Amino acid sequence: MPPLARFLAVIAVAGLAAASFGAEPAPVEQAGPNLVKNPGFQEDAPPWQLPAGFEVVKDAGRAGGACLHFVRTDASTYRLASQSIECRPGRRYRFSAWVRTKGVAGGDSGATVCMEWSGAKGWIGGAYPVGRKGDNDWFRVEGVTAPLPPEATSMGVRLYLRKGMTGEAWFDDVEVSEFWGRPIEAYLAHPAYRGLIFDVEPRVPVRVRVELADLIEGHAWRPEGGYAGLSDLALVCRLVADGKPVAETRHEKLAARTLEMEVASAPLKAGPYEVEVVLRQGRRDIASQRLGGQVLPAGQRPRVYIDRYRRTMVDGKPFLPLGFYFGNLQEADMAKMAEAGFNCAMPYAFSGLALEKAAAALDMAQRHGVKVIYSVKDLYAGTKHFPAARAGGPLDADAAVAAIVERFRSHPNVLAWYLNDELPATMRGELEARYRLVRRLDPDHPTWAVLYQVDELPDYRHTCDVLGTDPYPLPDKPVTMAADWAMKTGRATGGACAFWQVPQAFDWANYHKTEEPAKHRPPTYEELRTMTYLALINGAKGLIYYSFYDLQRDRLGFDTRWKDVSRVGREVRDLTPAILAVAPLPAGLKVDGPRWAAMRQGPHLWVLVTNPEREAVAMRLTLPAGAGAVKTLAGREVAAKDGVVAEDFKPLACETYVIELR
Ligand SMILES: [Ca+2]
Repeated sequence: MPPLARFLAVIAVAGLAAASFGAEPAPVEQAGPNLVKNPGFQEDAPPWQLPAGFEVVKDAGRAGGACLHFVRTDASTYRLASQSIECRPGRRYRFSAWVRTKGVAGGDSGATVCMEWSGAKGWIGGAYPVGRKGDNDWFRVEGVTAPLPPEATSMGVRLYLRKGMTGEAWFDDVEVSEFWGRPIEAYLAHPAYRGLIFDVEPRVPVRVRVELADLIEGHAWRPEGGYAGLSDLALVCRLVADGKPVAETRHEKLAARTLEMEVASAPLKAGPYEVEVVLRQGRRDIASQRLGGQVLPAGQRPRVYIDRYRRTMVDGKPFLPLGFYFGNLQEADMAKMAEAGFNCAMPYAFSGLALEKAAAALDMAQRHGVKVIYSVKDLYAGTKHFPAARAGGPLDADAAVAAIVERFRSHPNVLAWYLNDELPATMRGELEARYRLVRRLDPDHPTWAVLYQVDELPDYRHTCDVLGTDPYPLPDKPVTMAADWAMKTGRATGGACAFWQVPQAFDWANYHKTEEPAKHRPPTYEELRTMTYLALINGAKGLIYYSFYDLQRDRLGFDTRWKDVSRVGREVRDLTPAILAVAPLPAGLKVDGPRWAAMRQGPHLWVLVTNPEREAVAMRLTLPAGAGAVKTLAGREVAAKDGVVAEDFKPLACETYVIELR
C-alpha cells in the first residue's frame, strides 16, 4: 500500500473505532506448535501410557483412522491414559482433545481431557475442563492452564472418564501447545471503573498498566529487559477522542514486563475517549489494545458505579452489597433476610425467567429493601444451562441479554448484572464481547463475574467490572483459603478494581450425595465469621454468601444455620461504616500476631483482627498517636498499657477494636 493510502487508511480505521467502540475484533492470541507425540494414535500407543481399559483401535478415529478407546464397567476403578510433556515453569499451556462417548453415566461431568503438574512432593495442580456424559458424537474439549509454578518439575496430558463414572469413550487428535497469550495485556489503573472521568473532580493523568507476554512471536523475554531477537521495540500509549489522538506517551526502554504509563487527560473534553496501547517494532505494530472511557459532564453520575475507593455507589451514597445466592426469590425469604440486615440477592433463576415474572420479583424484593444482582449468566449459546427456548423471547443469546438489559436497566432495584458463573478462560473472547455489549447498553450498573479459576483471573479483567471468587474450603481445607483467594482477586487488577467475594455458608454434602455424609459438615459460626473477616481484611467490598437455598436444605435445619449466619450478617452490617471508610490511616498504628486491617473515617478508627490458624496467637496492637479510648465493636472496654493493647487470640477468634482519635 503506498504511504499516502496507508496514512488515509489509518485515519479511517481510527475514526471508525471511536464511533463503534465495542465492535473491535479480539486481539490475537499466540501459541506454539503441538507438543503431543502421536496425537492421533496413528503409530500405535507409544509414547502414551495406557493402563487397563485403554486400547488403540484402528478404524474408529475422527477421520476413520486410529483412535484411543476406553471402557469402564466398575465405577470404583480410576485410571487415566497419559503422556508426559516437557514442563517449563512460568509457561502456560493450551490443550484439547476430541472425544466421543457412549453410555457414560455417573455423578460427574463425563469423558474429558486434563493437564496435571507435579513437583518433588507429587501433585501440585492441574486444569480440568468439564466433559460430557451420555451418548455424544465427536466433540472437542479445550482448556488452558495457569502459569506453571516454579516448583513444577513434570507435567502430563491425560485422557479419562471422571471418577466414579462408567461407560465408553473414544479419544483422538490431542493437542498441547505453549500458550503465549496476547502479546500485551493492558488495563486502566486510573480511572479504573470503565475509564469514567467525572468532570467535577480535579484532572489527573490516565494511568495504564501494561503487562508484556513471556514470549512475543516466539521471542523470549530477557532477564535484563527486552526480547531476544526483537530490536527497536517501543510501547506507545495514546488517548484518542473524536477519532484524533490528543495525548501520547512512549516507552522505548522495556525494562520490566509490567509497566505503568501515564497520559495527560487534560486535553479530553466531555464525551467518549479511547486509550490505545500499541507495541511497535520499528514502524510495524506487533500488537495493540484499546480501552474505552468517557468524560462525564459536570453533575452526571451513573445511578450505580464503583468509585475510586472501590466502593459501590448507589444514588450517590456508598453501599455494601451483603446477601445470598438464591434460586427464585420468595417473599418470605426476602423478609427473613432484610430482618437480619442483609440487603442484596443474587437469584440464579433470573437467567431463564420470563420478563414479567422478573419484573414482579424485582418489585417484591424492593418492598423489602433487598437489591437484586440480575443474573444473565446462562445466556451463552452452547453452554449447559442456555435455555433451549425462552418463553416468547428470542433464541439468540446476545439478543436475549439485550432484551433483559433494555427492559430493566432503569429499574430502581437492580444493583448489577451477573455475567459469568465460573465459565472457563477459553471463552475469554466471548465473555469480553458480552461485557462490552452490557456495558454499552447500560451505563448505569456495574457487572459482576464469579470464578474459582483464581490463578487465571487476569484473563477475566475485561469480562466484567467487579470480579469475585468463591473459596469453599470446609471441612477439608483451611479457612485461610478465604484470605488467599481474596488476595489473588484483589491483585488481579493491581488493586485498582472492586471485588465482591462469595463466602461458603453451605454444607458440601448437599452436592456430593453419593459420598459418605459424615465426610462433610457446614461451616461453624466461628469459621463463617473468620472467613468473613478474612475477605474484608483483604479488601472485599461486597459479600454474597453461597447460598440461601443450601441453608434451607441443610441437614442441621434452617433455623440452626440461620442463627449463625444471621449473627455474622448483623456484625458485618454493624461494620459497614468501617468497610466503606476511606480516610488515610494515622501513623504509628500496627498489629503484631494475627491478621488484621484498619479503616478510618474522621475521628473513628476500626481495627479488624482475626486468627485463622490452628494455634492461639498473642496480639499486640500499637495505638497511633492521639488514640483515645478503645472498645470492641460489641462495646467491651479494652485497656491499653503504654499505648499497646495486648490480647490473646484463640483459633478462629475475631475482634474489631474501635478507637476514637483525638
Ligand atoms: Ca486418529
